[in-house]
Amino acid sequence: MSSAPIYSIRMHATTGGDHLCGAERLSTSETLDGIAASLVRRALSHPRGSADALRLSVDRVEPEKVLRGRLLDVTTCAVADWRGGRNAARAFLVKAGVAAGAIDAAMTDLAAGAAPGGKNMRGAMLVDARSGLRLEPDPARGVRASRMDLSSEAEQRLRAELSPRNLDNPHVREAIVLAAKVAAAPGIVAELCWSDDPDYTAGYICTPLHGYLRFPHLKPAGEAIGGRAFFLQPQCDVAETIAFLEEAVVLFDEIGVFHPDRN
Ligand code: WAQ
Ligand code: MG
Repeated sequence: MSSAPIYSIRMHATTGGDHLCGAERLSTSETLDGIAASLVRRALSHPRGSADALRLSVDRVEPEKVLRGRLLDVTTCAVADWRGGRNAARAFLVKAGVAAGAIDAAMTDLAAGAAPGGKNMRGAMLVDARSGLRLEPDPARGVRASRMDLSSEAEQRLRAELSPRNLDNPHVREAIVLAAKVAAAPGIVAELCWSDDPDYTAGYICTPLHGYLRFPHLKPAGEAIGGRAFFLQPQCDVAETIAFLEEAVVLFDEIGVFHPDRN
């Protein structure tokens, strides 16, 4: 993907008017139709249900607008269950400078469903890392990080690291890319995430200090509520952070270091 035109592809699917799933990729013209087909298939066979509406957006990006980046280092933190996972995640976030009250507020909202009515948000909540106040303009939609992907060489290298660890699945690959874009955004202190897919209990935090730190359990098995919190520096320029997350185009062409598991 050097001087050839690049396209941003975004998918968003709903069922009964509620957020079901979404995805964001970058592509050349040669692979665009195949990616579009795979995103349609994903929306129709999602573990939380089948989409009854989906939107695909394709936008050509000027090649000179594409920023290059490196993925975060990856570590798995062994935890016995989701309570242990949340306690460990909380301790690391405190070390990274997020106030304990802000973490608790975000975890409470994520566990209850952070969108109005206790539903999953389409994107992430923005949380002031000191006060814990929510700053996203629309609490149902949240803010989606978009317009990011791996180069095909970086994808091969990432999969070669993930595969022997039994981690080469789309949840992990996509979360590692998303977290790297979030960590690169102005005003971000840390991210907290766990999946909304009932059969996927793992989650992660990312901070400049810890990179991408994953926990095999951050929620109980069977729970179909999840989400993301992006913790922001107090008094940062929220509009600037949102503009970077939604609009900057970042192609990750280097992977991070994989560290041994920790307890
Ligand atoms: N930008 C902001 N928020 C998003 C985005 C995005 N691009 N994509 C998803 N979200 C929010 C949204 O509220 C979803 O409901 C929620 O995150 C969860 O999304 O290392 O699978 O795609 O083992 O279900 C993390 C652990 C897996 C991976 C995360 O998230 C690992 C996952 P999901
Ligand atoms: Mg999901």
